[in-house]
Amino acid sequence: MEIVILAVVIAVVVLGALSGLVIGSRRKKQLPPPPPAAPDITAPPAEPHVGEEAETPRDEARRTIEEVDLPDATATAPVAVEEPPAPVIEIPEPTAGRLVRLRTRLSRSQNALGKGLLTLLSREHLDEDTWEEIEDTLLTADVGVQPTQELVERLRERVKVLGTRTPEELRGLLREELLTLVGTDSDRAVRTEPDTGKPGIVMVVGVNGTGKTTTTGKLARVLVADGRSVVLGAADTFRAAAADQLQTWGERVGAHTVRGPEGGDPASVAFDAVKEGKEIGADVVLIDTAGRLHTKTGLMDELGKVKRVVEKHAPLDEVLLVLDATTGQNGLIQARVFAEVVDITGIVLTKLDGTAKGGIVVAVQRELGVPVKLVGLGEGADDLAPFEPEAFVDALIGD
Ligand SMILES: Nc1nc2c(ncn2[C@@H]2O[C@H](COP(=O)(O)OP(=O)(O)OP(=O)(O)O)[C@@H](O)[C@H]2O)c(=O)[nH]1
Ligand SMILES: [Mg+2]
Repeated sequence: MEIVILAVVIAVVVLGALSGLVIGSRRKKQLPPPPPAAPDITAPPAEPHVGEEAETPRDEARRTIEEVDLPDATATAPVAVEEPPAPVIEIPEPTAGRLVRLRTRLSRSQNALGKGLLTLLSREHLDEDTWEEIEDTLLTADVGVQPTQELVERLRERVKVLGTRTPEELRGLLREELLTLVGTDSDRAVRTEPDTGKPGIVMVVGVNGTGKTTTTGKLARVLVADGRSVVLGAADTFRAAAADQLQTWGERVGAHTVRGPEGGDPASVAFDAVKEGKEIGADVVLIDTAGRLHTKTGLMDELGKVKRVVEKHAPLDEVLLVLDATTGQNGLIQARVFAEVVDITGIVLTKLDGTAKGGIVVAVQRELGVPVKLVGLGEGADDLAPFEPEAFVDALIGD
């Protein structure tokens, strides 16, 4: 009996111990893992200490997040990002004295007009034939009929009074008379002064290929050289290349170009350019327009519209007519028609470097009653000069 009781007790104890083991192991499996310590985002990432090989769960989690979510550390290295090269902004030449510096460019006009006249006037006998030759020289240089007759009349009178003539006297005399024809009283400054919160507004017009875009670009350089901020308006929307051409000029001196879609309305581009000029507080807005034949009424009407639309913002300060000096008398006809459609306030004579017809300065001023303000003396970026009558006449007749 005692043996039976002992056996039952042993069996109960063994069974109890076994069941305790099973429950304990089950409980262990159900327990949640200990919560990770709250990460300290201000602390620098812990460097593993020497000998710390084993990874803690936190280390493992961090590595997983970095691998999946964060960009690779090397992606932020400067070598990985390819920056476009910064544009090189040119510093244009100062404008003062440019005509004097570029005087040799007038060599063709100088030989034909200045030197030709001085040689003729130095003849011992100034007979009728010589005076006729003097007249022809002036006409060939495109001075125009009326101004030529005036000049010859005055020269004849003064030479008669003078009697004998030294070369210096002749030179002085011719200089004075040519200066009278060219005129020294006009205000030849291009009006670009900003006025009570509005930039100076300049529009550039003319027939095809006279040099409008080039002149607009060169003028932007002149203004930037004088410390002014410039916005360019590419109102030649006929060809995308025209806007590109202007933009390239602008980029060289850091001036922004406002442009529209190819074939778009030029008036709205001009309007937007003035609007932007006002908004950013630019000093000057220069508007380049498409070349148009003065004989095409539709195109001339369009030009009138561009002007009217711009004037909804503010009046234009300058309308510059660009004339190619090599086209001679045809330039005068163009000038007349353009002046009717948009009030021309100044003339730019381009390509004076490639012609013997420097006399066109006189003729065109007479035709329009508007002064030549700028002259183009080459294709180079700084080959646009403010027109100075004295420097021009001196260049024509040489020192
Ligand atoms: N030699 C010389 N060439 C000039 C001068 N001004 C402009 N040119 C050249 O004349 C050509 C025409 O110039 P642009 O400025 O494109 O003429 P544009 O009036 O804008 O022409 P369109 O927009 O097509 O009507 C270019 O090759 C210029 O380099 C100048 O004063 N002297
Ligand atoms: Mg152009």
